[in-house]
Amino acid sequence: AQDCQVSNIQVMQNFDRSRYTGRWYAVAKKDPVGLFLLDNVVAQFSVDGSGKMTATAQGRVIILNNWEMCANMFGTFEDTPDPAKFKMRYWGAAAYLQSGNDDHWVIDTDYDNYAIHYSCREVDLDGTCLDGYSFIFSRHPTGLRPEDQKIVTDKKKEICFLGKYRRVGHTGFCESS
Ligand code: AZE
Repeated sequence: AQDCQVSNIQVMQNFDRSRYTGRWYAVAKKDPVGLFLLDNVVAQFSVDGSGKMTATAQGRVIILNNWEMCANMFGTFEDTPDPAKFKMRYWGAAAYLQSGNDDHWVIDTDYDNYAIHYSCREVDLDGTCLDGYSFIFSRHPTGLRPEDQKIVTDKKKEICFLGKYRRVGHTGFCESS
């Protein structure tokens, strides 16, 4: 059942942020409009002493005139009434990287293998997403397990991003920094 209304998108039930902590490798992404992380995207989620979720992320970017670098990013998450829906304030270690405040929704995860993230930056007048991005994360740098692929495909369809993803390569580009 998908009508592509952002307000009807189902998110993870009883999301448990502590089970979500640790390292996640992006295996696929749907890009937003404008500059974005290109590949080698790895995110690390933590929960601090007061229960607040924070994250770091790395990824290859090309900024200005073809300057290729590894972006070191930080995010803090503001809770909302839905435990799987957050507001993420993010910024770069360097000022010339991007900063912003995006929705950060966890659509589905089994905590141990896969996670589907969704962010709509701009909702259209008809209630569908005009500009958004999404990451498919795996706990395994080698990719998704075959048994998780159908679940992920079904969820991509539910969030109306099916066919809009690109594979995220891991070449070790960000491993030295
Ligand atoms: C995300 C999850 C973990 C924390 C953060 C994330 C998003 C980061 C960006 C970064 C963009 C950087 C650009 C630099 C030129 C969702 C992976 C911070 C959106 C475009």
